[in-house]
Amino acid sequence: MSAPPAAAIAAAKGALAKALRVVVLTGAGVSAESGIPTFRGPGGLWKQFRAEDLATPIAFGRDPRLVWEWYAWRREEVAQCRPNPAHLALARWMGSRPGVTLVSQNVDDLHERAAGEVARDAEAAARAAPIRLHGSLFHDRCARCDHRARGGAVDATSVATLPHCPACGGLMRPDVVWFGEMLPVRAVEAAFAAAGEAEACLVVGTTGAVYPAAGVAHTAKAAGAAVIIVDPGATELDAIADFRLQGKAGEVVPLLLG
Ligand code: BV8
Ligand code: ZN
Repeated sequence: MSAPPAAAIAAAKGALAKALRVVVLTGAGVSAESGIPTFRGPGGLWKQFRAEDLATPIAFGRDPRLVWEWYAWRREEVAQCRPNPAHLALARWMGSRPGVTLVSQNVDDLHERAAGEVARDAEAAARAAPIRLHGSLFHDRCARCDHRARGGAVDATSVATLPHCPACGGLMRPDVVWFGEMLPVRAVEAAFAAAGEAEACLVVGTTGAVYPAAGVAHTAKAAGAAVIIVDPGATELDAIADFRLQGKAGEVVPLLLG
């Protein structure tokens, strides 16, 4: 897929340059070129299961071993991946100018790793870290007492071998937001506050099908922001796009932000 016309990129670049405050929303597509399968794209299925089937408290209640096997597989997959040029361009850009808030639906840690690679100091790396709407693949929390811990290797051969809580002995679960579960309140507040005062909104690699995350783009639009969408396919947010850049994040984002 060739890159969008230079004029289209230049126009979107202009909208970003004149915006004092920008909100960026990313989805699985920004990590696709790092080798992480998207949810709805090719390879989105794990064994024969859809994400919506496994990423739910009901599925975990019914078969925690199976759900943990899926997350353990994703942890190993992501650990072998590296940030791609889109993650790196975003991190560099956020280190080079104020007023940008990065909001991600992704539970992988590639935005943080990119920030760690390009930021000149810890403060700049922290500024380039995303607001995580759906939690993190590499953290666990107790399904009973909410005790939190850094996630490690998981032996999913039986429920007895799964990670258990050092505080109450309960079963640990991945510290992610499952369908039907509330998002972390502080993350939602920070994301929608940034969207409500944005003059530009850059959307990269999301179908915009999952709520309330997709509401970040709609809130920015309603606040008068110019909406820029980077995606090779059609998205449910295309109707609110002012600049639609059809292409892969790893190719288009460096051109847009470089
Ligand atoms: C809640 C963590 C309420 C786990 C995830 C309003 C309307 C309709 C439905 C709802 C609604 N409000 C709530 C709902 C229900 C539900 C929902 O949205 N359902 C959808 C499916 C219709 N939402 C919820 O359940 C949320 N919770 O509402 O709680 C509540 C209130 C009170 C009390 C209790 C509860 C929680 C949703 C969060 C679920 N967790 N992830 C995990 O990862 O395991 S969602 C997960 O799926 C991801 O995080 C992400 O959000 C979503 C996948 O979407 P995308 O990232 O967009 O990925 P996708 O594969 O779809 O698309 C990839 C895109 O990339 C495509 O456009 C493709 O073209 C593009 N692409 C491909 N290659 C590239 C590329 N782009 C650029 N470059 C490339 N190279
Ligand atoms: Zn516990």
